Amino acid sequence: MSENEDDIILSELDDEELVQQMMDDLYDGLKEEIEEGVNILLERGWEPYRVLTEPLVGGMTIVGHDFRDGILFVPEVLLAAGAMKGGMAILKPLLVETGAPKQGKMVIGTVKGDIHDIGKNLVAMMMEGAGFEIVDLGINNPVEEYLDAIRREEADILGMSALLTTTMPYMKVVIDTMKEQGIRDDYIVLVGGAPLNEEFGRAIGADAYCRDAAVAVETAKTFIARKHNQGVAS
Ligand code: B1M
Repeated sequence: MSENEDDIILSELDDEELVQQMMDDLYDGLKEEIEEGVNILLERGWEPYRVLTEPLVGGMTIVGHDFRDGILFVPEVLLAAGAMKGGMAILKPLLVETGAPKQGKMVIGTVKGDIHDIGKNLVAMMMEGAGFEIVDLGINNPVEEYLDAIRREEADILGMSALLTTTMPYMKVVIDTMKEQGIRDDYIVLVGGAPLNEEFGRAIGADAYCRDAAVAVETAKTFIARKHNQGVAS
């Protein structure tokens, strides 16, 4: 690394300054700096989930605002997304290895026409950490992909993600097709993504809308427990 007076030594910053610097680095798409910052916070005893939410998700929220306002463009946002993924890759094993008891199986994917996957990956990661087995279908999934996977995998839960107002209606296509095939009630259907809300979740016939990854975990656990109780009762 070149030595000049402007170089910032991340390890010399206090926690608050470091989080602020990491948000700036995420904005600038600096993957190595983000990875270094994540490691420093972990060494300082931060919980992995806090590292994920404060500098990373917090930083991405700022990126989102400037993307919306035409200050940032796709290439810059892609770099920011790459930096975010670098940080997430370090956190993943820590979030996943909790030794939580097995809960159930979820098939998850981003809907057709939509290539946003950071939030979906985060949900998958947190669910895995909470003891769910995850089958990740990736991005741009047509209805057939979802339905093949839930049958093949004998999943308990179908999770769908959409980040665009133009792609979120596709979730209804999937749920309606499940109804047509008479399999809707065989699965717990959870949906999420920034433009959705509870009302939308209800309107399309999902079991629940999940605001974030932590809510997805709690909601999934509640529905799985209910399913098991029903199984015992019947
Ligand atoms: Co896009 N993009 N983007 N983008 N992008 C948004 C979504 C946008 C809101 C930006 C903006 O204008 N402010 C806007 C949508 C506007 C709208 O629809 N009204 C937008 C647009 C317009 C576009 C393009 C059309 C831009 C263009 O090409 N002109 C294009 C579309 C491409 C396509 O999909 N066909 C596009 C492209 C891209 C990139 C490729 C550059 C990149 C994606 C990279 C990637 O994902 N690998 C990108 C990014 C990064 C964003 C923003 C900035 C950040 C999204 C993100 O990762 N957030 C985003 C702005 C924003 O959302 N603030 C934006 C962080 C993530 C942790 O949060 O995804 O919300 P989120 O996930 C949360 C919850 O929503 C929830 O839990 C997660 C974790 O807490 N959740 C679930 C999500 N999925 C769930 C599933 C569940 C449960 C919970 O299942 C059970």
